[in-house]
Amino acid sequence: MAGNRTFTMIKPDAVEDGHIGGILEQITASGFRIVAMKLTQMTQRDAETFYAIHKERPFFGELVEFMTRGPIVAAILEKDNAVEDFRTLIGATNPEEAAEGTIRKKYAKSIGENAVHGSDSDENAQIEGAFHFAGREMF
Ligand code: FUP
Repeated sequence: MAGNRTFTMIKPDAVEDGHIGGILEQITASGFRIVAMKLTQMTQRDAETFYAIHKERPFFGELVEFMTRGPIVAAILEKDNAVEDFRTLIGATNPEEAAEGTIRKKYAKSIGENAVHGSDSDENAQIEGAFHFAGREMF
């Protein structure tokens, strides 16, 4: 059965460009409830751990540098079918391939600086949420 929670980050590019409000508005207007949220900055070690699955990829160094260069908004979101519905809302990894109206189509600059993260499975949503939040920070 599909789970009802996913994990997201508004990435440094979108925070720098003043899009926190616009992105959160679109997320909540699409029926997601915010279960946990904070403005935070990832350390190099945080980013290397969070993206460990990509450590052999050629873009890994740039990805870690980008994700640590400024604050992010980390959040856990709740909705029926949360992981899949949120992936639909954010659009394809590459904004050139993202559907009209999706968050990445509106706000992402490139495949590397793509404005938002969304978990790709229920299992990863749980792992990623727990990476950023203690149980008592979840509502
Ligand atoms: P997504 O699940 O859509 O965030 O995409 P991936 O898990 O495939 O990639 C995670 C992050 O790695 C992306 F958000 C950006 C970065 N990335 C690149 O910089 N270049 C690539 O070719 C693919 C991913």
